[in-house]
This record gives sequence, C-alpha cells and structure tokens, in this order.
Amino acid sequence: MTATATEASPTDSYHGFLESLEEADEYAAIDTALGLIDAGVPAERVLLDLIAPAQVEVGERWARNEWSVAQEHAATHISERVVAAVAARAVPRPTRGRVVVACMDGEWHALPPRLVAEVLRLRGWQVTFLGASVPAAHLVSYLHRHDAHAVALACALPMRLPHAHRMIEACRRSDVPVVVGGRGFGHDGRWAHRLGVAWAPDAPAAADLVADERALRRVRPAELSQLADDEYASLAKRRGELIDGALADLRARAPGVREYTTAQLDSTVSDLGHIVDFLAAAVYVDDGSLFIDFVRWLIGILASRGVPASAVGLTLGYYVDELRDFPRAARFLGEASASAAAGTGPRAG
Ligand code: B12
Repeated sequence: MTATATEASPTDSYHGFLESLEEADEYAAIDTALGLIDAGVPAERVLLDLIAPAQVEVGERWARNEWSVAQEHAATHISERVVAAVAARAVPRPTRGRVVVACMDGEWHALPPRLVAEVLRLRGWQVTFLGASVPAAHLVSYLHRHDAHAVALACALPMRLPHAHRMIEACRRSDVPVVVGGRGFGHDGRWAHRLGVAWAPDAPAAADLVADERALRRVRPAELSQLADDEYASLAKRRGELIDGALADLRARAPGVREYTTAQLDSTVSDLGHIVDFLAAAVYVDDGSLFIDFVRWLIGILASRGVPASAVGLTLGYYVDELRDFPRAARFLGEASASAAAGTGPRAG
C-alpha cells in the first residue's frame, strides 16, 4: 500500500527509525526519512519529530549503559547522514539575511544546532553552519568579514556556561544580535536569562525570534553581580589541583580505586573534572540546582555502570572540606550531598 500525505507521520515511523539506528542501517534510516518527505510530510517535521526525539532516546540508552559509546557514535553519525539527505531534498533559495550557527568553544554537540540550522534554511535564511567547538576569536573574526543578521549559539552542557557567556559578549561587541539554545541553558532557559541573552527552546522558536530583530535585541541585562566575589575565578584556577586531590583522596579511602585499570582511571578523572566544572558553572550563574541536577545525573550514570552512589558522596565530602572558604560552592556541595544521601534518585540526563 502506498502511503498518502494524510497517513504518513514521523510518530508512526519513529520505532522503525530507531531500529535502523540500533542496527546501524543508514540506508533504512534514510529511506524512512525520505519516504516521509515523498509522502508529503514537511522536511521540518521530519527533522524535529523523527530525528530529534530518536537522538534523545539514543542518549537515554547510552545513559542507562544499554548502548556502548560506539553504538551511540554510529547512531549519531547515521542521524547526521539523514539530516544531510533531508536537507539535500529540500534546497530553498535564501530570501533572507545570513544567520551564523555555531557551537560554543569546547562544545561537541553539533547535531542539535545543525537541526536548528536546517530549519532556519528551510525558512529562507542563508545559513552558515560553523559546527562544533568554535573559538570565540575565530567566530568574531568571521562575523567581521561576513555581514550577519544574527548568530545562533548552541550549548548542550551547563558546565560550558562561563565559556558561553564569553562568546555571547564577544558577539555583542561586534553588534550582532545573539540567540542561544540547547539543553545547557536549562529546560526553561533560566541560565540564558541570567547571562542576559535571548533564548529559544527549539528550532521553530529560534526561527521566529531571528525573524523579529527587535525581540532579539530586547533582552534584560545579565544578572551576574555574584561574579564580584571572585569565587568562580578562584575555583577555575584551582581546577587541576582539585581533581588531583580528589583522586588521591579516593585512592586512600576507596581501596577498589587502587585496582582501577587505565581506562577506569581515565573516566574517573573525567568525572572529577565534570564535578569541578559543573560546580564552577553553578557558582557562575549562582544557581545550586544546576549542580544538584548534575550530581543526580552522575549518580544515575555511575549506578548503571556498577559504581555506587557512595563514591560520589566521598568526593563531594572531600570538596566540602577543601572549599570551606568558598561560601557559595560549599553551600551547593552541601545541598547536593544531602540530596544524594537522601537518594532523591537519578533523573534522566
Ligand atoms: C550525540 C551525543 C553526543 C555526541 C555529539 C556528536 C554530535 N555530532 O552532535 C558526542 C559523542 C560528541 C557527545 C559527547 C558528550 N556528551 Co553527549 N549526547 C549526545 C546525545 C545522545 C544526542 C545529542 C542530540 O543530537 N540531541 C538531539 C537534540 C535535537 O536535542 P536537544 O538538544 O534537546 O535540541 C533541541 C533543543 O534543545 C534546541 N536546541 C538545541 N541546540 C540549540 C541551539 C540553538 C542556537 C537553539 C536556538 C536551540 C537549540 O532545539 C533542538 C531541536 O528543536 C545527547 C542526548 C540528548 N538528550 O540530547 C547526549 C548528551 C547531551 N551528552 C551528554 C554527555 C554527558 C556527554 C559527554 C560529557 C560524555 C563524556 N563523558 O564524554 C560528552 C561531552 C562532549 C562535549 N564537550 O561537548 C549528556 C549531558 C548530560 C548533562 N548532565 O548535561 C546527554 C544528555 C546524554 C545523557 N542522556 O546523559 N555526545
């Protein structure tokens, strides 16, 4: 039976698409997406109602340790190929100005802003997609050479918020309006508001905002008076020492750690780095919930890999002692430890 425009829907194709990602079958995945377009489903819906939710599920399966990193990478690569195939099928000529879309420095989640870039393109904008981890200085020099109507900046990890702020300020100095998005700004954009920048929850909202220059420029000033106390700067400066100290502490107090393989040690160091970076970001935007959510997420990730929550508790305790002269960091650590000890439970990442 041939699907008609009214029958075809990304929701109905979702499970089959996900299966194609699971089997790393890029041909089936591309056929599913292009089949929907051939059946009359707008390309924007295929991007946002098929590929985007499938990628979120890919993340959940990785978080639950059901999929290996390799399976996640394979699935993401296929999703990227599907986005390219969908984009190649719909090639509207640009009728509007240039929008530059980029990831923050240090941010490797390029697929979410790529979806935003394609939606903007479908809506007539001339889009330049700069991809993952764009250094601020390079973005600014690009903006100086190319006349841009707006910049859309992506951040998937809240720990990157201090970098995000620097990039936003750099764009502002070039007088190019900025819209930001991605889960790194919080589900309701609360941390974008703290940084004093326009935020969009999804690609269609970003497209609406970009089309309304006055709204894009009408932003409340940043609420960052807390930076005056220098806590963030001191934490950032002590990053290496804090990670080394926490590892030595774990080795001394959790005997199993002494038997860790190199790979286990690497991921422990990476986790310790994330703890410091998320804590520093929480201090930067003065919001303990950023750190508490992260600790819950970390406990969930480690639990699914057989590491008990008490390991996180040990490190939080170590940092409470080390950072007793940092009032806000100490408070956030205390709240996160209490929430971890109460077993408030992991939340999906
Ligand atoms: C693929 C993937 C990766 C790939 C990215 C490759 C690529 N080309 O993008 C790689 C392997 C690099 C990666 C690395 C990591 N990842 Co990752 N990743 C993902 C995954 C599975 C999918 C991302 C995606 O495509 N999402 C689909 C999009 C559509 O969803 P979305 O973000 O909600 O996007 C919508 C809106 O947010 C908004 N939006 C998004 N961006 C933008 C931008 C602008 C300008 C605007 C206006 C709007 C907007 O519009 C979108 C569509 O409407 C997510 C899971 C997830 N839930 O997203 C994890 C996830 C984001 N990753 C995670 C983590 C932890 C990591 C690592 C730290 C893992 C590690 N230990 O190394 C590293 C960090 C790397 C770095 N420094 O950036 C966690 C983050 C958890 C947290 N507490 O913050 C997640 C949530 C996984 C999980 N469930 O735990 N990752």
